Amino acid sequence: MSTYIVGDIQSCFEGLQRLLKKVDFSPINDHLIAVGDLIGRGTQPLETLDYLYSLEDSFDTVLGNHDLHLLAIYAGIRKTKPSDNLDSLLTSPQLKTHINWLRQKPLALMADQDTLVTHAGLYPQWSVKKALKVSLEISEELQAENWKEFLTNMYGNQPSAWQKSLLGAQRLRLLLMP
Ligand SMILES: [Mn+2]
Repeated sequence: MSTYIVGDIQSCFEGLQRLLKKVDFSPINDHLIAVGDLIGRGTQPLETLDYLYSLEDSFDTVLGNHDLHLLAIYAGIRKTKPSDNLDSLLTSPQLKTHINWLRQKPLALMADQDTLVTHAGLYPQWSVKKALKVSLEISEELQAENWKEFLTNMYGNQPSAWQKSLLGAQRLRLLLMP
């Protein structure tokens, strides 16, 4: 069994397939971990999410800013831009399934006992333990019934520096802007 960690896939379904073929990736034996930004910019967001979703337990990811942007578009907080290239996904009957699937994904995970996976690095003042704790806190918010409200708060401008007292969406904002 091998574990492969891939960078920003960004809707590049065909490129991902070529890469997986090159390493002879087997969903039955191997594990694939993405570092976030599964979609965004590239032209095949629906194919990409359909495929990654189909891998079930053979796939893990953390959320990237483009994934959160998609959640915000779905929640009606952000407007989609032509450069997002998300139309095929946004008009798909699979959209809700994929949104709910992404809402279950963390912001940080351990690929093995020595390897932390995050999308945009680690806030310098944080330990690995702290990052995992904040990730868990954010996941609880994203999985909650009022997750849209939580995301609305995330798109504010303040605060711009980490403080221990920050809660919820403000923590998430900082986590996403190293
Ligand atoms: Mn990114």
